[in-house]
Amino acid sequence: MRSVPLTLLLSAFLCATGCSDSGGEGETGGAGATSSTAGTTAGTGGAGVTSSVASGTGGATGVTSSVASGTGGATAVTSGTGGAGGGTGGAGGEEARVPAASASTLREAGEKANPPILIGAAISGGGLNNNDYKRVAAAEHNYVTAENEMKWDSVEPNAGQFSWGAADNIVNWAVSNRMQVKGHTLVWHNQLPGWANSLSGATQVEQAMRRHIEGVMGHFKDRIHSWDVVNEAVITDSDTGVGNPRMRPSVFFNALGDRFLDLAFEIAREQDPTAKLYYNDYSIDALNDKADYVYEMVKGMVERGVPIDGVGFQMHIGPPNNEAGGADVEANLRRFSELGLEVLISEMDINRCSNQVTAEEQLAYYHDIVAACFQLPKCVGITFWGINDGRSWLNSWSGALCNGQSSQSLLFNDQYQKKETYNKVMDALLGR
Ligand code: 9MR
Repeated sequence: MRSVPLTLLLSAFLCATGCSDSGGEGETGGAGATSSTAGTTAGTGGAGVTSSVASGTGGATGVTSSVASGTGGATAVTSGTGGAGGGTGGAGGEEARVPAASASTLREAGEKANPPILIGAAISGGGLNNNDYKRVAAAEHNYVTAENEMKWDSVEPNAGQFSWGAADNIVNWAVSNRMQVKGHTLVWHNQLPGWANSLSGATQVEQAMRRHIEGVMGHFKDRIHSWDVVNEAVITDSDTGVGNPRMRPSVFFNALGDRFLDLAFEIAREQDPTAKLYYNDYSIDALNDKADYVYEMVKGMVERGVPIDGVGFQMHIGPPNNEAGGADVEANLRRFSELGLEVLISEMDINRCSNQVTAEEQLAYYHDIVAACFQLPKCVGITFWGINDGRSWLNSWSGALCNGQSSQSLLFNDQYQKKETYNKVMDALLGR
């Protein structure tokens, strides 16, 4: 059981209400931080103590387990023993999130962390017909993304005619279980009805996009925490995020050019002044060409004053998407957060199909990636793309290369029992 000094709790609280998110500057030999669990540290000098971590630019980097990186300036938190840290550079970086001392569900671990972190799942209408599914989903999560039911083809199948039944079913279930909801997704090239896909010309496309965003956001307004405003607007030669990053051809890009992004966020902000507005994409989890391109893209948006609140890193790990180690994810999330943005893991699963990712690799990825997000206070949520292996989208999608096998990609097995992957996620959420 950890004891947490009052001063540290206080500083974590202050951080949650608005501390600097940039790295430290200045001092020599800042305090280091390392975990009492298998800590490795970077830097020399400086006294180190304690568990979960922080960093910034400048001095030491403290680490929990195998998730390291960051370049310098450390701030450390909480209890534990041991570990050297320090180095040149200095204190002044952000505080690390303080984990709960214990928790019996992921949801509880997220709610008791300081600052709290949302624990999410993609929920399907079909899943809500199963009592085990509902029980696990509500016990373990407090953040819901509809897997398909809020997409354009579902809510606006005919031009200007909205259809809310399937989406309302999920949103109302989430609200009645005290869960937050992320609307997914307003502007996306995929799962568009035929009529929308065949629009052309700037005026037609802008009008349709505006009507869609206004209609959907207006309907859900008081029940929604956040929106994926634009999804997957960037493409590379490989689905792993490598090679020739560029804007993806789509009905939106083809008619409006890349200004469709700014426009979508501006319309969304007019509709809801307080909902969190996110850009969301896959294979931007590792430090790769696509992540670099998206970084420059959203940096430009921030500089132009576009109302974007954050970036969702889908975190579909394994074939055919990218594989990203904890250190890379930590560095990547951190650079986006240093733009002043929230970051979140928005669709996590790890595809083991045909043993292309081994069981050991999968466990390490689950632990280290969740830990990388958890240690960063501006990482506000972790959503898993489904509840149990049997229902994963990866099993039935040919591009997932499963050859008819289960993807074994999630935290619960077909009988809704916790897998070892669940334990690794829990460890990471408890700072172990
Ligand atoms: O999980 C979704 C699956 O049921 C759909 O068939 C598929 C169609 O595009 O979309 C899946 O969800 C995607 C999400 O909306 C956006 N990021 C990638 C997800 C997995 O493909």
